[in-house]
Amino acid sequence: MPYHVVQHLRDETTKLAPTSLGKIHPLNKAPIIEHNGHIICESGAILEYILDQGKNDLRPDKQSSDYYAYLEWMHFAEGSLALPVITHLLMQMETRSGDAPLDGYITKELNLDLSYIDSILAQRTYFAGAMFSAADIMMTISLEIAGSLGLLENRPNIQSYLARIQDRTAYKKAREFG
Ligand SMILES: N[C@@H](CCC(=O)N[C@@H](CS)C(=O)NCC(=O)O)C(=O)O
Repeated sequence: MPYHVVQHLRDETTKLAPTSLGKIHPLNKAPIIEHNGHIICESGAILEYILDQGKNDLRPDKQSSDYYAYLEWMHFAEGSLALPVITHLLMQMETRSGDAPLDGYITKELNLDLSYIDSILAQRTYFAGAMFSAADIMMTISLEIAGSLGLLENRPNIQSYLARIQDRTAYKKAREFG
């Protein structure tokens, strides 16, 4: 596919993404793509979007057993592996000791993510729109943990979303298992 790369250079002092990136998508993270009116972040979602655009051999056939290995690694990369690797990287950059390491970063990231999620849930019933989807199943556990840690006090839309989810018959049935 033809493409045009736009660079957003990191802030010299903070080493974080510049505010120009946040004007394109409120999560203020690279990569982001813009195509046919779609603005998409999250590298895994971007890859799936690009693969959906046409003929390609970068995704095993859905009927093959390789497809599920592909799916697992696609999610594992950012869902599991990135956290310890990036935490290790940040700890190496950190020069303070005691409780200070990472504290500013984690608080900033939590506020960024939770306020973004709250703004999205102000506009729609479920993450993908009007229909409950697997994205809701993926999001619920972390939001519930955030709630139990007292992180949702100023997030009314996430709170009402969780109440909606917890009221679903399937959710109640799943809770019977633990
Ligand atoms: N899970 C996201 C991670 C996005 C991310 O953290 N991007 C980094 C660069 S690789 C970034 O923009 N960092 C700048 C910042 O956090 O300010 C993805 O897969 O796209």
